[in-house]
Amino acid sequence: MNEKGLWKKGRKLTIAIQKSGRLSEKSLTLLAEAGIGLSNGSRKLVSHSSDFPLEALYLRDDDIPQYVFDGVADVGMVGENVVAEKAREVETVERLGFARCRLSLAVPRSVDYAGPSWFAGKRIATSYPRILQKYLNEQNITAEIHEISGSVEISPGIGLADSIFDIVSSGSTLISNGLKETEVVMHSEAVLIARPGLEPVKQEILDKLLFRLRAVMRSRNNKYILLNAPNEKIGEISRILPGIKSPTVMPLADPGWSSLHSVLSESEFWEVIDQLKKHGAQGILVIPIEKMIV
Ligand code: PRT
Ligand code: ZN
Repeated sequence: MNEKGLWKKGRKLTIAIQKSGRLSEKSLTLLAEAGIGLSNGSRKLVSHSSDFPLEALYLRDDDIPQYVFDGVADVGMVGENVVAEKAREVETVERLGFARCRLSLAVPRSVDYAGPSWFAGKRIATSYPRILQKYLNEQNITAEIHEISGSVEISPGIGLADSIFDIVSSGSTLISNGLKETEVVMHSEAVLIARPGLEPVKQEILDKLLFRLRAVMRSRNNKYILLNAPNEKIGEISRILPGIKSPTVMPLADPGWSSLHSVLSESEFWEVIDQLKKHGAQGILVIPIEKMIV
């Protein structure tokens, strides 16, 4: 059944999105690029998409795993760190590639740190006690966990703790608070979570949503590349171009020359361009891809 059919049957999927914070705008942008328009959550609690059978609930990120687990929302966009901390039985169905960060232990810069055993008997301030306790258990370390909800990074400076366990992204917050990162415990990014055992009609909508989100994310990670090459170099250059299949080769009006078209992933981009130039490619054009269906 197409989206309109599902819509007419009055069935829709409810997605929980962070109301306002680091995840909000990127969650809405990803959905918008997938052709699903929603208003932002700054003034509303709920919004409906007119072009896809989806309704959004705007919530604090910490509440999203619970709401999905309870069935108030069917799916949600939230950081993996929050999913791990809340430990609700929800399924991670897709990694969304934004809000990347890590959860790390950090100590005052002046500490002579030799390894995780330094934390034995120390006071560690954090908003992520469950993830921290699991790590300490794995390391056979007993420490005192102080759960606090905000500004964790200032606690060693004011004598509230000896060290912290917190989210780190660029690391500049640690530096400006006189701390140094000593152990990375977990890497995190935004993920799409779902309630296990969704009804078939909701699962059908989720599958369509995932199909669209994957097409958008794939296109974000890839570029379309066009270049000109002398015919005798086509073999060599084709081997450099990874592409989904072999590149498209089209003759140019200039005899002895061809145009090659392919797809390049962002991660291998600069290295491949370098090699292409060395092997005689000319007039290289790189174009963003709007959607990519494989
Ligand atoms: O109000 P609500 O409860 O919904 O939001 P919140 O304040 O709890 O969360 P918010 O919006 O700050 O972050 C939401 C999610 O974004 C987090 O759960 C992470 O998954 C992700 N994320 C990615 C980050 C960061 N990067 C980040 N840098 N969350 C927080 N930070 C903070 C961090 O706590 C520290 O204070 O930024 C500072 C560190 O940044 P650097 O760049 O100085 O290292
Ligand atoms: Zn929060």
